[in-house]
Amino acid sequence: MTHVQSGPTCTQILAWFGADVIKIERPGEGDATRSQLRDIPDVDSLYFTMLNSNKRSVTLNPKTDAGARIFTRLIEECDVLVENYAPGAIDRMGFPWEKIQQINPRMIYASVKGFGPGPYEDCKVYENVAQCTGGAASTTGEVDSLPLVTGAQIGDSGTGMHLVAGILAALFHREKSGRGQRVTCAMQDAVLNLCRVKLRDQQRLARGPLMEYPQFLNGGFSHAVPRAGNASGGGHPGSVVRCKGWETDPDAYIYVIAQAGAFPALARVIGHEDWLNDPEFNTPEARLHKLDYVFSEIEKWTTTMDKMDVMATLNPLNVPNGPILSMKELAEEPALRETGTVVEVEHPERGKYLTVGNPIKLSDSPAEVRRSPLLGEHTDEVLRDVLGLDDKEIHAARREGAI
Ligand code: CAO
Repeated sequence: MTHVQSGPTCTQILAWFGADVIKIERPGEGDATRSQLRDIPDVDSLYFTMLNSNKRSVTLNPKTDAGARIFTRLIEECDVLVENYAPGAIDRMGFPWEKIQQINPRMIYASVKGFGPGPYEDCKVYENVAQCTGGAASTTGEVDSLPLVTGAQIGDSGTGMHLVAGILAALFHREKSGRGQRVTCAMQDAVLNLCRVKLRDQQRLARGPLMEYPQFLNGGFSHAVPRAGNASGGGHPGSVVRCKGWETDPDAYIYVIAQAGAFPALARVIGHEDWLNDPEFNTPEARLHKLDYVFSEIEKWTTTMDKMDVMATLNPLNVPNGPILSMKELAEEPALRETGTVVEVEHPERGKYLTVGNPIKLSDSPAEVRRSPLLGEHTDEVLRDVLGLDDKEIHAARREGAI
């Protein structure tokens, strides 16, 4: 019973782990993302196809009599029910947790909601709302910029990943106890969990200024952890610097971390061996006050080279660095194709499309990525094979609009 992004990311991972995921969709409409941001008319969008691999699609309306009976049978037969509808939606369908437990005490019932119990528990929530309410936006952006949301879908996919962990723990618990349980994950909580280091800094701030933040030298702090641009969050100074071609290529940049242990090698390679014997530069404390200058000197060197050549030069020196890779570069990266992290899939209506495969690799259980299902593609098959309904019952349910 998942839709949009957070729930489907969770069940897609479970499907890659080998679960038979039956996606219940509203008859006639299906998951709203099937038609959102379409790139080909009347064909399931990439939004949908990239979040629903390896699943079977069944159309079912549990609000009809026949639909409720079929849904009850599914609860009897299945191990896990995952949903991410608005707060109370599954209850309003007539299936509160108590009833689900009664139907199948071994059932694990897992939900994503925007907020946990409290004043906002009834709110509907999307990705960017979660990034704003979970602490990501207030801590992301340039020093003087508006709060920014990130391109990484930490609210939706991030919460989905948290839910996977909860479901797997509950399944393991069920192996021992014989009982299912309720698993809930709030998007605000998941984002805050991913912003853990910023709550660390909030408490450090109460004891004094945060020396690794740009505000330490320029402007000072207020009452809360500020936005720190691209400053490294790990205690080692870091920055994005330009590389050759930056004038025309928006991704010709690399992140360089001037970690204390690797600093001598970094100084030498950029032509600043002089810093190593200069008390103004040869300790992290001395450099702290000159980071803008240090990184401008690093940048003079990086702008002479392609970002991948900078990486190839810095890696053997143990200088941590990361070229800014565009989506185009990632899509074309042979190593990611090789590991199955980027996969090409054949779809009967859209032809070939690229998707991100399972990022979690199991040595004995490799995941094969199969295309997303068409709406209701497996309704008859599941009703017949999983629930044991005959053609007459299936026909009657269809006549009622239940499937
Ligand atoms: N048959 C019949 N009705 C169905 C159905 C089915 N198979 N599946 C869903 N519905 C109904 C629901 O019962 C609900 O009806 P009621 O309002 O009468 O209870 C209705 O569809 C709409 O569901 P919704 O309120 O969840 O959908 P929405 O588009 O208004 O809200 C969202 C979407 C995502 C904001 C909301 O579902 C939500 O807050 N979910 C929890 C948080 C979450 O997962 N957010 C991540 C979204 S990904 O960016």
